Amino acid sequence: MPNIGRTGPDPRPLVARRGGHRLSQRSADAFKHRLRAVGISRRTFTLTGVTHMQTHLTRRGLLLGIPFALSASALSAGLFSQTIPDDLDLALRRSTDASLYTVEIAPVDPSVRLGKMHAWTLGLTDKRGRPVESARIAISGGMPQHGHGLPTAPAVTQTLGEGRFLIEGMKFNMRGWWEIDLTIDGPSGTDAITFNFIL
Ligand SMILES: [Cu+2]
Repeated sequence: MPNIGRTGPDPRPLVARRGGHRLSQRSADAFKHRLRAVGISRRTFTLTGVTHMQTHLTRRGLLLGIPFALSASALSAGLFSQTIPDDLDLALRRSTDASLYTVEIAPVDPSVRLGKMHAWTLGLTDKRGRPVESARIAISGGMPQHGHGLPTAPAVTQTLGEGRFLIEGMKFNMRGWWEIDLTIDGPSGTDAITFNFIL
């Protein structure tokens, strides 16, 4: 595409070139007519000339092509190999897998921003709804569609009392479906839970 960026007058005769093929004057006229038909004014066309207009078209073609190229590479990378399930449970308060605990998590600032380090709180109660004051809580996670984990290593940094804990060091570096995996080792035993979060 040798014409990209050309702004000066074209030394060649006023004949449109498309795809590297020189068109006849009649084809060029038909081409101009079609350009007008899609909303490019005759004035613009006359002032800038065929080559300049063609440059714009080529750029536009490139811009149109970019999303296709991206989807093609995304497909080949398997990014869309798994869709987000329709029935994905997005509740942030749930029972652990073996129902030993109920866990509630929430970002401290509800507007979680992409790429920003932030904190969450975690509320922990036992089967009978009593706050669990002391537990070892391990945090991991990742994006199931992309096969990668969390970009940081969040951890419980404070016990806030009444079964509440502060998790610091959370960060989501991509938009999409994230899993937050917790393993709770507390007075009722060890249990796990996976929360889903869509950023
Ligand atoms: Cu990802």
